[in-house]
Amino acid sequence: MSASVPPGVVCEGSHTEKHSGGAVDGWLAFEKVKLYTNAFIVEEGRILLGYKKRGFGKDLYNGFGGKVEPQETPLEAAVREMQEEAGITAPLKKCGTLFFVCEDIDHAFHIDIFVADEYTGAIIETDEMRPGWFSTSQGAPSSELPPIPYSRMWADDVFWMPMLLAGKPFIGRADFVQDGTMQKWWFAEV
Ligand code: 8OG
Repeated sequence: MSASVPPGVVCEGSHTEKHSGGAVDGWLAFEKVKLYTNAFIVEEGRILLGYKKRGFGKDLYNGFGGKVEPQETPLEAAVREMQEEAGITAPLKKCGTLFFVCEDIDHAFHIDIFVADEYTGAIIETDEMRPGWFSTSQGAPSSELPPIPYSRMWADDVFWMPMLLAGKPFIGRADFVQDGTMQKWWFAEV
């Protein structure tokens, strides 16, 4: 089944397509690929997100992450970014891989997604992120926490976040045009 995944997406085993769409037929072309990480703490019905205060994705809620440095593995980078952006250490485990192409950026993003169900240290606000907890049971009236703010997150997150929360490994790709609109997407469980 690997033959039918979008360009840039790697799938060694089988997969089950969950979401796909977009108004255009073809995927955007890319030449270079850079490695990134994105990591989440999910525990006791809640998820830790950060409000991004600056840079790429400013004013959106997201996990904690960034570029993988040349001497690092993606896991090492994910642990470092979690420490730098939220002040905590977590036993992160990989749960998904995403591929993004933005029309106005000269490289594609290969993003390994990580999750942990515990952490050590005290969560702090940093120059880059303002962390906060959100309820993982959408719309549950009993929760005192706000629901996951999908309307203030990257447009693709609503498609794969439920797989992350359900503990199902996932892959996917999304292409964005210059104004930030997601023009084509594809997500699968693996
Ligand atoms: O170093 P910097 O913060 O600029 O790294 C970008 C972060 O944003 C990195 O964690 C990867 C993440 N990211 C994208 N695109 C998307 C996306 O569509 N959804 C989510 N949730 N994160 C993304 O670069």
